[in-house]
Amino acid sequence: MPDATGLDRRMAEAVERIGSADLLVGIPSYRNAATIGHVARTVAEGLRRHFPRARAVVVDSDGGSDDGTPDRARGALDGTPSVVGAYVGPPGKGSAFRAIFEAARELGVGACAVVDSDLRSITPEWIERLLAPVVGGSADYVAPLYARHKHDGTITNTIAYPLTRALYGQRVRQPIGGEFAFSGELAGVFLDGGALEDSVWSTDVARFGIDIYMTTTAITRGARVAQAFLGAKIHDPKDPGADLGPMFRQVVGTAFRLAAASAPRWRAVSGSRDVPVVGEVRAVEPEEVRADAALLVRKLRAGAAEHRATWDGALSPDAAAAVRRALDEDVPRSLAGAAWATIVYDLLAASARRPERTDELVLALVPLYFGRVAAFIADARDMTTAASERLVEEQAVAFEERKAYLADTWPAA
Ligand SMILES: Nc1nc2c(ncn2[C@@H]2O[C@H](COP(=O)(O)OP(=O)(O)OP(=O)(O)O)[C@@H](O)[C@H]2O)c(=O)[nH]1
Ligand SMILES: [Mg+2]
Repeated sequence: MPDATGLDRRMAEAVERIGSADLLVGIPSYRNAATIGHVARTVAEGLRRHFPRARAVVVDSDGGSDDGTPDRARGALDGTPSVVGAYVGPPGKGSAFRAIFEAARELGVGACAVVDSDLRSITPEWIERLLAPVVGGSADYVAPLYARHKHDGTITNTIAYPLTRALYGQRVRQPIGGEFAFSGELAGVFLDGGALEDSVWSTDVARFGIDIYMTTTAITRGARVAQAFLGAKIHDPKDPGADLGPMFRQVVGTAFRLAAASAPRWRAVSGSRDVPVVGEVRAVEPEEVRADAALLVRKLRAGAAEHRATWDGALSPDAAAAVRRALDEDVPRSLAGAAWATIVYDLLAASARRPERTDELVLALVPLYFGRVAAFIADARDMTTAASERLVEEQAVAFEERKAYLADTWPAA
């Protein structure tokens, strides 16, 4: 096998034994022994039920779990052609995907899907909803659409969705949702560096930057994008203030690098368009995710001392004034709406001017993101998840309305 850098020997041998396939479903995992059995069984059942004539393979690409995760996957996949093993590369979800893309390329599959291994609400129909548009030839890239509790998906709601929509003009509501399907051809594009030219597998694309990298690459390559309605997403959730700092840095750092690499493309886009939805959208109220707003406000204030110099250097006077006001507010509402869009755009433009400072700039955004989420939690307090969608939409519209400002402050090529 040529350049098998992403697959360990065991995976490479399994791929070689299988030889070729039509469909592949990849599952990245790291310490998911409690949930992966259910996910793998459901994937296999979905493939059997909905694609009975296809030659399908399931891949568990594991990060070296010491809790028996791969054994659970093997047990659940008994009787299904499968590739289970540890990927080779820096630890992270993206490295797991790299091995999945490589398996897809070696097997020559026409369509590929990926699903997270901590899912509790996955059903066999998810596999059909995700893969059918690609198999049927009506889409090249399918993102998930699901109801997530209003306190879940905060990186998506405050930045990944508004930025994807404003920059690239497509209203992909869950650009980093975790469940996707794509053509075999796109899997090859992702493997080769997609919308970024440098060696992506030594960057945050190898970690949690992978999802935004795939979605942005698909859009900028002109792929036909669809959204698959999957009901509610219930997974092992994280409290934004307690767990999400590193993930935010990886996702947003990657989004900034992608925006810098794709400037000619996004400059040519104005407004945004709906993305077709597969499946009938129903309102569902997902399981509650707890979030500690007081902790978020404390983290906003604690960040001020550390990041003041970066804020002062990169933020425009309006954005800097909003940050100052927010630091004195019980609920930092000054970080919402147009002010939040301006803050993000100021830091994004600063990172385009000084790419070597991207990590520092993104790090300085983390406490402001905590403040933005605290304001959202307060504003959505008496709302159902479905009702809180309006707040997410308003924020996204503000990003669109401020896009001309980003273009004006963007450095000349
Ligand atoms: N192989 C591998 N997989 C990982 C690693 N980190 C995360 N994953 C997998 O990536 C998927 C998503 O990770 P989660 O931690 O659930 O993150 P998430 O659901 O995107 O994020 P939240 O919305 O914040 O919960 C899961 O299937 C994880 O097992 C890793 O270091 N290596
Ligand atoms: Mg998860």
